[in-house]
Amino acid sequence: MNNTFAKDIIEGLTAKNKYLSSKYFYDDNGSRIFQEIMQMPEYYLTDSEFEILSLQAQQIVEALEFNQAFNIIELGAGDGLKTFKLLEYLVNKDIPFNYVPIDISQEAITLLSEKLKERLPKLSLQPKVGDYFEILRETSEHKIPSLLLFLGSNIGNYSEEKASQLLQLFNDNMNSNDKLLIGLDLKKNPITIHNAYYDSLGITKRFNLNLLIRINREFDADFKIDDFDFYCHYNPLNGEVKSYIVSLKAQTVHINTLNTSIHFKQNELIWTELSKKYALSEIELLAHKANFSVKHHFLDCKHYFTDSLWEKLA
Ligand code: AVI
Repeated sequence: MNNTFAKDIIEGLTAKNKYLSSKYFYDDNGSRIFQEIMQMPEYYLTDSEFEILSLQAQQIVEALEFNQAFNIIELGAGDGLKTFKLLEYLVNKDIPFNYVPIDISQEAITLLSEKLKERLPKLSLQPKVGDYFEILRETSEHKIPSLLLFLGSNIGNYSEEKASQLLQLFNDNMNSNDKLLIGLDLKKNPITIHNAYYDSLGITKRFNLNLLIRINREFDADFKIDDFDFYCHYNPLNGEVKSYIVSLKAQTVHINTLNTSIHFKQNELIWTELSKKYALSEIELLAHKANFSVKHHFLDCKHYFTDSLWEKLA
């Protein structure tokens, strides 16, 4: 049994306002549903970032100002599709670098490695499975500079406090010349954001409800999926999309492995996810809090998304 997950389920579902962390969305099935989300036309984030890395690879590489071979260390590489264009540019230009994709999923790393070996045979590839920070600590002992990639608006799933802590940890594990390229979703027309999460085919709903299916399977629970729905809300004033699972009726769910029963009132919510959207000025503040300065914002043509290049403050 996964003990941290068990503890988090009990803590979250017995709280006054129920919650479960979105980090538990990503079992094998959830990861597959997330791939579907990234292909939805409404989910503009993936296309925007793909455009930035495809069309501005040269400008990004120039802004690094590395005058020797370097590492590109990608935190949470997943299927690596966005990064491909950047890697392709570097390989085609014969610029010397190593690509170090890191993911907690062995399956994701194996698939990515196979694909890259086939499509970019000249790429120097050192995939790693495991904890970001242990691997970062190892690589910070290298003599060559590193570009860290934390793409896909992953930082948006962390609360303000947790985001600052994580970025500070990145900073602590970087050498003075290293850089961080971080993908952040920008504030924009609220309807565009709303539609990216409230999609017409209900894929995001399936993504959320899969968490209950996962708990049924892993903890012998009896969530009746049809008795739950999905709701999300974008607040343009603070840039927060918050996602929830809604209990459609008063009901009691038994989580047998955890010897726990959870009662739901009709319309009671489980908060599952925060997806934060930023203004450029807020990104500058976020960077400064974690001891970084922003070197450049690389935006897509619609100004929906930024891959921002950060450097360590001296
Ligand atoms: C992974 N993360 C940045 C996605 C997001 O946009 O918050 C996860 C997601 N949730 C619903 N749709 C996509």
